[in-house]
Amino acid sequence: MTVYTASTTAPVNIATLKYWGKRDANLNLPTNSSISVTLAQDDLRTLTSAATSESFEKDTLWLNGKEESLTNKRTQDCLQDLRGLRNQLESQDASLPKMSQWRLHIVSENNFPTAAGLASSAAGFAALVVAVAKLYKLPQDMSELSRIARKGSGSACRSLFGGYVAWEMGEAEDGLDSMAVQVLPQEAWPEMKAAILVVSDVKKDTPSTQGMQLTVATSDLFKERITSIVPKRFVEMKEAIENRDFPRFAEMTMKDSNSFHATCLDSYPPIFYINDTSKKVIRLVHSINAFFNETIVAYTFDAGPNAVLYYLEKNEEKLFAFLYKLLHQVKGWEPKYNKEQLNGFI
Ligand code: 2P0
Repeated sequence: MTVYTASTTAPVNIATLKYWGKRDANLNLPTNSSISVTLAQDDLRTLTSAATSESFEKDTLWLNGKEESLTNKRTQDCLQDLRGLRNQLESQDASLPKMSQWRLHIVSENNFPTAAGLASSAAGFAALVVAVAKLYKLPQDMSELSRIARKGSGSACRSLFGGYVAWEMGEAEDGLDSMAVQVLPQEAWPEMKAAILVVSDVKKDTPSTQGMQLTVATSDLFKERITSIVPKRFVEMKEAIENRDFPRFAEMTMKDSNSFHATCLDSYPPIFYINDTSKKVIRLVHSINAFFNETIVAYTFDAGPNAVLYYLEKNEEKLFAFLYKLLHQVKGWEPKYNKEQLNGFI
């Protein structure tokens, strides 16, 4: 019996304008548009292979070497859409194998440690959708496929692209216009770099889906955020990216992270994602920018305490000199690199 296979990778993305809130939880339709920067493909990514054969008996997923259920609703929603599209192709061309009727075997692996505290669902669902679409020989229109990945996890729709990506919230009730588009490819502004500061590798206390539902239901600040703050910022952040204007991009990124965490605090009961160490990172970044009298670094925090710092490559030495000096004062901290590798930073 023939086994058909296809593989792909999808990168992790970190939002610089945060998605937080659903207007339709079933279709994962957001209450605001969002923007992300996709971390370089080779650095942090999910590798997924999909296989299908008439002889397979059930849908199966192996995630990081462990067998997991493929029966959860979100995964099934994605697979149902993909099978539907494949079915259309099969009805137009009778010579195609009837893959839409067959079971799937999926193997997925992340190359980043869970301890990094990065949401793996975004890269995971993006890779799953693209791998199956390749297997089914569906047209590879990434925005179209991003609508399917969105149903798996909202932020997954942004991981279909590299570089700078916008998720347009759309207006339609059926979600047909809620999809991701690329603002700029990574090569168009390649100087942008990201560093992840792992503050804690403990699992977050409130899962995102649950947290955003609570915010939508209880926060007054949230209403202000989605009506008067984010729509304007969405336009301005896209402009800053198109103009490669780092200081403007950085300021909006920091403000949006703070605005998102403020709505978490304004939820009732409040949700705390950032902790005291995160706050020290926030202060440090503002001190570094004040020291250089220029915005050379931005922080952003997702649904957890770990910081992602964005900076331009030309400022890497300045930034890391500061960070290493500071870390050196932390009791028990050992540099992972030797003195030569640190270029005399410490
Ligand atoms: C984001 N986050 O824009 C925001 C910022 C976390 C903070 O998207 O319920 O896993 O699967 O649609 O995409 C995390 O939420 O939530 C997230 P679901 P998701 O990246």
